Amino acid sequence: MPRGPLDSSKIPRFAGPATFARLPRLDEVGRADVAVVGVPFDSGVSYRPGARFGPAAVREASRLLRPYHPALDLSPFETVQVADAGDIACNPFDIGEAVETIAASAAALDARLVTIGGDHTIALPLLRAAAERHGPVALLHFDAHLDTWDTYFGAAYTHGTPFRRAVEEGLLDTSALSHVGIRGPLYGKRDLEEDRRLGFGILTSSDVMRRGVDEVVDILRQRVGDRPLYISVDIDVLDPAHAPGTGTPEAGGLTSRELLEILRGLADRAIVGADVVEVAPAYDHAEITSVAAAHVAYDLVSLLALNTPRESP
Ligand SMILES: [Mn+2]
Repeated sequence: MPRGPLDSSKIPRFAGPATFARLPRLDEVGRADVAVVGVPFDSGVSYRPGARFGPAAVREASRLLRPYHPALDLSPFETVQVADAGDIACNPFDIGEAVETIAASAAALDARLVTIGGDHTIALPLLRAAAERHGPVALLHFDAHLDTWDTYFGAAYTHGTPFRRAVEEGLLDTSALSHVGIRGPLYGKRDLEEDRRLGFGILTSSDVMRRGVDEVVDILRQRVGDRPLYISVDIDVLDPAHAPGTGTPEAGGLTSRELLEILRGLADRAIVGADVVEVAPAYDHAEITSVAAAHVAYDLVSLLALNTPRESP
């Protein structure tokens, strides 16, 4: 029987240490099917810093998450063992070393991971760990930005470049790559041409509004098929009204309702790992962004719980 969160009828939600959803720490349960892990790294940002404080803020905002998910008719913390694996400590002064540390630490965790960033640089080492276990993975990338640029100031490992590096390293199944929520000005038309050349399809933020959640879900489900799927959520996919606390906000984004509904539509796909990144609490107000990220992480944990093979009784 998995050990679940603290009982809020005995210990109020605002008391005690803020593990994710007040779940046990990984060292308290020994092993987990699904682990939530923080990566407080933001040395790869191009504009506002501060996502290094994202894991702590999202955990704090996750105190209010309750154990039953009505939309999925699921109690994820009863179905499988979910635990908080703490933070991956990585070098804030050496991006290359941090990327190596994150990849090795993620690979060493014997569980399916929902990772809380941190800036989007961390998706590259997380995809290395996922591909090591599952082979090249399909990718659904929710973001205002493409994150397939080549370099910034000559630097190859940044929060705007992880998915180009991931394609170059052969970590992704290039027949099943999608960005969702793209919007905002680009450097030039070439950005889109190069992105397409890497294999990505794009559903823009406007597509989500004009075509609607159900049609978007249909397109994504077909594109992913039964491939092992990694989901990367940059919280700036949400409109700044829903996520002001982030590093590179863009007007015209998704609502948190649209994002959660799209994720729930993917419940029957073979999800192997996920992240939610780019929460920068210093720019947040009333925990708007960290609450949104906590709920996204809860839905990602739920999707992984549904995808965990059950042991025979
Ligand atoms: Mn991003």
